[in-house]
Amino acid sequence: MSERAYDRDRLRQFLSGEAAGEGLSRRRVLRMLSAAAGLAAAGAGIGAGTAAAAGRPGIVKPLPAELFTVRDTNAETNWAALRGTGYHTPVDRFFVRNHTATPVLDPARWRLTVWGGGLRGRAAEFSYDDLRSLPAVTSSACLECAGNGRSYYASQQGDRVTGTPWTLGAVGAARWRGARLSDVLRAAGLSRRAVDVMPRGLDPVYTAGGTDYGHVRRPMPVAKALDDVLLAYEMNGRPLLPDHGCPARLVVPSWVGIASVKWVGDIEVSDRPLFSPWNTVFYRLFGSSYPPGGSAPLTRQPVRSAFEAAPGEAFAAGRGHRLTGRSWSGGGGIRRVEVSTDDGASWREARLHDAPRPGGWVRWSTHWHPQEPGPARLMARATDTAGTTQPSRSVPNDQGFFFDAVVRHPVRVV
Ligand SMILES: Nc1nc2c(c(=O)[nH]1)N[C@H]1C(S)=C(S)[C@@H](COP(=O)(O)O)O[C@H]1N2
Ligand SMILES: [Mo]
Repeated sequence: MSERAYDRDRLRQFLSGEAAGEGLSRRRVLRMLSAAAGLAAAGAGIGAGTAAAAGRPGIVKPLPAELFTVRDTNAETNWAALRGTGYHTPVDRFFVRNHTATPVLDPARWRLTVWGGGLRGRAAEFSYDDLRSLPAVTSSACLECAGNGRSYYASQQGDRVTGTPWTLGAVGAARWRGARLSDVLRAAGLSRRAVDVMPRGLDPVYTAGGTDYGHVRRPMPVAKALDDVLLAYEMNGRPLLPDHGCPARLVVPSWVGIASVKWVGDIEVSDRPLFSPWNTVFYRLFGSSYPPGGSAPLTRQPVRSAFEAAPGEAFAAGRGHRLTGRSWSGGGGIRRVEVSTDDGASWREARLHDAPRPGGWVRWSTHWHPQEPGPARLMARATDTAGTTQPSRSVPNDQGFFFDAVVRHPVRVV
């Protein structure tokens, strides 16, 4: 089934009350929907979990201020820290997005259970060694939060949205190594009746606004699960760190980061469509530009670009500077990047340093010779191989997902 057909079918099934999975009745979904709306009205971010309430981000790795900006339970990569780092984002500066807190799990005691009506027989169990004994594959892929860039809805457009106010640092690219999810599912006895696959995390349950949403989990169609999804245990040549999903996590290339469930403990394989709060009340687009039930569940990431520079960075007047950045898209590779340093009056093509590749990003550079001291804005606009170009304005949605407009990066000429 194509992704478009999947989106359309799930939306129709959800609205007609065919929601299945873990006793998630339509009535319960609608209750959660109104709880989430209440949360939005109260202005409480959906990222406000328990660990943050206790004043700690719940992240294990060091978060030095040069590399990260901590936002509740999450850590955003500072783009200036990516300058000169090569294609893959070093793990010491890879962003962390946690609904609650990082669990520290022992790979030797970890078990993965694959179960459900979409299997030919009973549930199957895999140890860490079982997983590592399946054929290992390596894949370079970006991982990005659907809410990346969210703060620009307010700062550039004056829109009111809820959620973690990321700038553009909720993205990274890594060399992932692991088993193909398709090999795991086949080893578990995947049947031809299978429709949806839902991984679930072993991190603490997510509660917000008085509602318990349970463990982080989000279904995907079996077609995507069998396509290019990994059950990864290594990142950039080393075992996963606890913060990035040790012992194992999904990597779902091109799709919203929430699909790449960390600390996977079980995977339900269903012969009926599955629903969870993460594809019904979260990670859909709600608001005046969308139908009352929201958009279809979000899948592919939009087109985005970022400069490898700090906000407010100083550049000397009367001198040449090399500006660098990266662009990426869930819709395909990046084939063109244009840069403007005069508030969009003129655009010039940046030089691309990587070939366009689906699921990856391209590094680019351009020269800038500012003349007059004073404030300035750097703008980059990318076009992907599907022909999608970043717009100058994003259509807002209540939870602030998918900010894809050209960002006006403030700098100072001194
Ligand atoms: N179990 C679990 N998986 C999860 C999450 C989570 O909170 N719990 N966050 C998701 C979201 S919203 C994103 S964007 C990515 C972030 O991956 P990272 O922290 O390794 O960068 O993980 C996803 N997988
Ligand atoms: Mo995310």
